[in-house]
Amino acid sequence: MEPIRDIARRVSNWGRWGADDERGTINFITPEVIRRAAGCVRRGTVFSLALPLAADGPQFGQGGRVNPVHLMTSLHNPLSADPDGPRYADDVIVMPLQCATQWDSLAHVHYGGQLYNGHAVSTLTSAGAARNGIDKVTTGIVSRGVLLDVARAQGVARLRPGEVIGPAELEATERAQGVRVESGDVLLVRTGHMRAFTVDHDRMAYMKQMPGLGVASVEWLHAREVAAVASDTNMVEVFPLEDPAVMLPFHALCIRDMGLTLGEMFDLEALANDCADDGVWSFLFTAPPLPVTGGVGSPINPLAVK
Ligand code: UVW
Repeated sequence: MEPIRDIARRVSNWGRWGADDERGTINFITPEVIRRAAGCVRRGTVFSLALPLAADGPQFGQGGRVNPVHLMTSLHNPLSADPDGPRYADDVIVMPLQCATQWDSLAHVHYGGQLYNGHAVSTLTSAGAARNGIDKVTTGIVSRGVLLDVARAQGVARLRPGEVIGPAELEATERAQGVRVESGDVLLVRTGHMRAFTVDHDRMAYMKQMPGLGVASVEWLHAREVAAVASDTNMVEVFPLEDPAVMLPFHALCIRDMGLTLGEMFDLEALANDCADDGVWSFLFTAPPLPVTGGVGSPINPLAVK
């Protein structure tokens, strides 16, 4: 990790919210930020940014990640002896928490023997994450959301796999859209790459390579005090990596050093079209994680309300 040590020092938020903090940049979401976010609701139009939790999802089995298995455990079960009386159905789902639209918790990635805020890696066991688990942010994540449609700003339907998004691309998109990412915002970055899955139905093309945020964007996210960042790809960060010798540097710096929660596989297509139509790129954003005790991530149904 030597090549990223200097950046790690510059973006570190360890101790910023106290030695016991497990929420990281979610702390930027103050009551004032939430009140401003509520003021973004003008029309009462709601967009879900989630992929369906379905057997034909994007996973192809790598790393034990499979698509959800949904089973009915009760069907037309009678509640009384009356054949015309009420009956009920129950179901169960078996799924990796990381298989579809999700948050990565601050225990998802670590290096050098420490998690975010210096918590010991020994707190992460087969029982789950005793520190930095997704259950530590269950009152989040509600804030102002800002969508930066980098693909549209560059006049393309989608960025190419391996194309790096850095501060220059983020700021050019801000200028094109007339919006500025501010402290406490949840930043949504659209690359258009989701279309490899939802339009081309090519899960390998979607999952194996992608455009995304590069290492240089980490300091930008730090300076802007972004509360969480999400994208329409499987990793948020660009893959293939900028430097193949450093594995997942964006994840390492954001999650472990900055304490920045990452959101993956957000379907931003309908929201982006609406924002392009009305020219309004900010909205009330809410995506509370499931309160999975010790979870290192959570499936979510993020909502943008305009
Ligand atoms: C890893 O694959 C480690 O991370 P993510 O699923 O967050 O991209």
